[in-house]
Amino acid sequence: MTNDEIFKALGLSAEVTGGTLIVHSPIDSAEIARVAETAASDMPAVIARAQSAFKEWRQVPAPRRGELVRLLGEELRAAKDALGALVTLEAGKITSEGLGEVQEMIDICDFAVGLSRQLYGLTIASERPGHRMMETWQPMGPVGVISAFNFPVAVWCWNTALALVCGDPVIWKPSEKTPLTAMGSMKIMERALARFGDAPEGLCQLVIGGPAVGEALVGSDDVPIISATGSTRMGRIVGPKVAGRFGRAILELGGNNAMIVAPSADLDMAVRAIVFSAVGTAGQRCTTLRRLIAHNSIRDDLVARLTKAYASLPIGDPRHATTLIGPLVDHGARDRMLAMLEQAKAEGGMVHGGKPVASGAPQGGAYIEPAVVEMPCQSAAVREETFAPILYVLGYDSLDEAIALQNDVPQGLSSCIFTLNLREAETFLSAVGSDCGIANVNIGPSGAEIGGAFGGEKETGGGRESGSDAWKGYMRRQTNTVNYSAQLPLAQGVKFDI
Ligand code: UN1
Repeated sequence: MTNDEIFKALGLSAEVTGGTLIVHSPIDSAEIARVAETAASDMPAVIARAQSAFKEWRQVPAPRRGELVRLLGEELRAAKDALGALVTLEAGKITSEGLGEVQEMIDICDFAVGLSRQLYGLTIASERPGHRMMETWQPMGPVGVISAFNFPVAVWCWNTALALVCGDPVIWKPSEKTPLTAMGSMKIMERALARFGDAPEGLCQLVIGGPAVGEALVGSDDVPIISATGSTRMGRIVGPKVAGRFGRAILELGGNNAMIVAPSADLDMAVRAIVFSAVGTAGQRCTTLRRLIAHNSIRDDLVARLTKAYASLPIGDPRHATTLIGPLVDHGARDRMLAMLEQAKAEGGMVHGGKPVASGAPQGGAYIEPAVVEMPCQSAAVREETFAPILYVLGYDSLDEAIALQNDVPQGLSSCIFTLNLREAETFLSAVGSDCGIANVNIGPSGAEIGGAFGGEKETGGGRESGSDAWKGYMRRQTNTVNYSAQLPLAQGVKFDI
């Protein structure tokens, strides 16, 4: 598909010209669009529209709200190829991963439709005769979604599918690097809204712009939930501001994900898992494998297998069917990778790969070989998240040492162990094992399914999105005690007779 064909298939035309925000494709750094930005002065009106939509939407029965999400899933299915191609064009993901991202949107819609007939509360035994206790879940209000360039559409959909069935409107601020995929997603949403018929105006809004637009959301009491995905640096700004007004922040920040490879591991499987999770999406997933903690008895063998596998990885135009590694998002990302490789060398690292790609890839893009870096210890470079395909390799002798290394970083998103030893696997998943939000056995740390709660601990921010009971983060919990007796007994046996 040409760029124009992609825009046309998504219903984007006038919107892609004439604005002030210039959009470049990571494929070759060419300008692909100029889009209009939302003025910070428009934000009060945007938030007011979301508030008035909330007043109506919260009264719509949840299964009917689910119908809108069902229609969104249908429209996403119909637009999958075009939106996937736009993800490739604007974020630089290879074709299969662009399509996979849209599939993730479809999957969360299906999940949320089922959820719309659940949203279960509890009933609780009351200590008082003739009383009943229960817990109900109520809509909470507008959700501000701040998303990153690397999953430019799926993360919005995780939040939006849940928020809509929970009765909450959404205001979306995408990364300034990826406004087009956001605009394409809104076109798809508009089709679903048109078919739905009577959704309130302002239920799903998109705002495009920089920090001022984000700050308006983060600072507003009328936006009770802020779901922000991005760097820990961003989270350090957003988290305290939301906490300062007693809002609710769902933070999904940096990761520094590790794999422990034990002596019993199936090394063929481990190598495949390592390569996909370390170099997939050009190392730009928050779940990307960044640290390999290999038992010293197999470490050299594993490094040899990896450097051999890395040498044959096709790097180039992400639109070509055979490419496995596309460009980094921009030249700044490549510069940061190169600087970090220098730092790792200064800290005693031995670097394999990591050179800019000179030929075989489109001119203008930030193409780079992924790097494997053998490290003597978990130094400062290793403890930092560099959003690029750098895989640090560390050795270990005992499982306790490996788990200690795995946990000894500031971030806590995803982790895994490759082992055929049940004791090791279960220890890794136990209270003394991985301290991350995600811990896997015999699969890599990235590419999570939407059915589980997604997020992590420590500097990752503690938020949970997507599956399991993450929906509770989008609702207000209410404890109800109903007295159907003719007496008024007090709890805890307190006497207060008048
Ligand atoms: C992200 O990088 O922000 O688990 C999300 C994964 C994807 C989501 C990544 N399902 O790798």
